[in-house]
Amino acid sequence: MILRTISDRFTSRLRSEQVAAKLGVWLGVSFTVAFATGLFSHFLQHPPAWLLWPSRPVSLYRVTQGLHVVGGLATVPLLLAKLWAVYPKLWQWPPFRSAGHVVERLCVLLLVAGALFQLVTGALNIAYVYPWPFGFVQAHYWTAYVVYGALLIHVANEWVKVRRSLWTRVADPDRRRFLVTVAAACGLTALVTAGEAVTPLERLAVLAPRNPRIGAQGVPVNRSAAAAGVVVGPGYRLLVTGAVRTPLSLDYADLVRMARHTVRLPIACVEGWSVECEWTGIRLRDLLESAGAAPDAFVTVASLERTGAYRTSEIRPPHWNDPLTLLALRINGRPLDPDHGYPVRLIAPNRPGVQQTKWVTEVRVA
Ligand SMILES: Nc1nc2c(c(=O)[nH]1)N[C@H]1C(S)=C(S)[C@@H](COP(=O)(O)O)O[C@H]1N2
Ligand SMILES: [Mo]
Repeated sequence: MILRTISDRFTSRLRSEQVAAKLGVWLGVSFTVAFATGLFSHFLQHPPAWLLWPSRPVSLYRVTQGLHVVGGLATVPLLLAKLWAVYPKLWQWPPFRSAGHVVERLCVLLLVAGALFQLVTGALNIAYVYPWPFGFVQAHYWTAYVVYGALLIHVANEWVKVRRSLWTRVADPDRRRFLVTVAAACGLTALVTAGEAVTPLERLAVLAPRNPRIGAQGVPVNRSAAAAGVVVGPGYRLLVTGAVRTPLSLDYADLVRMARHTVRLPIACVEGWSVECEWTGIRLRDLLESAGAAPDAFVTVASLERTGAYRTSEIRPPHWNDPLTLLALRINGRPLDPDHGYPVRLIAPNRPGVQQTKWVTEVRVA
């Protein structure tokens, strides 16, 4: 016989419709979490004009982005197991039974390619490896819609199998052991990476791209002062400009005199790492009130940094009116290291790290 059947060639009895369906359901949950937390992160950073995100809960972004990144990493063994469980179908004969079947298989192709793309580029991005010519953020964002759309179609197509296997126990002990092993591999991946966001697990974070204690003053640094080309001269001023009654120009000694509030807030990077610090500084609300800004004004904070995507950030009313939002001068009791934004940096609750602008020199009111 030249044409052997699929069951002759792929002999592992660990494969079954039920095993594939169970892995599929887990993947569905994981991709739903990744999609939801990813969209949340995207629209926090790029809100439409009408959208005013709340500034509380304080650590919401820390949790959602930790879930996004740690969950994504933990999905790697799960996706590999699923692909192993179903790859004999690649050789199914005849390859296409009908026009509908062509569409169905194309959709699976998109799903597999897209899912691999998201996990591989995501993992490389947090490791600062960029071996591709396109921008990661845009590619990761748009591919997410493709993957999630293809996933929904795939689940609809396979709904009968999903339902059949969802609440039934796997009878075969070997298959059960296989599923437990996959779950354990995912759990272990989460355990050795979660410490970059979950501080009590910090010592287990051997595979995490960031150790939450390594960096100037024991806090990770994203873009050092040298990398940003920031030099703080003796003429340093913090300006409050734009739609205000009284524009302000303050030097460092003025700021030190005004810095009276201390808060505990996390820095939560889009890359998933996060760490809570104690910050001392000036309430942004107090500063804007004393300049006479309207309480519903949109505000932009600008850095001494001349180039770079994160040299300015917008801060909208719920965030700048929050009493926890500071222009911070001190971190954990000491003046900011240049790498953490000396002389002044923004720190606000429930906000992505990329928007916690360092080396602030101007607060512009629109
Ligand atoms: N001016 C400026 N501020 C910046 C950045 C930057 O590149 N330039 N990086 C941001 C990013 S991505 C993060 S995660 C936080 C990290 O703050 P840290 O380096 O003090 O830990 O700073 C933010 N502030
Ligand atoms: Mo970041």
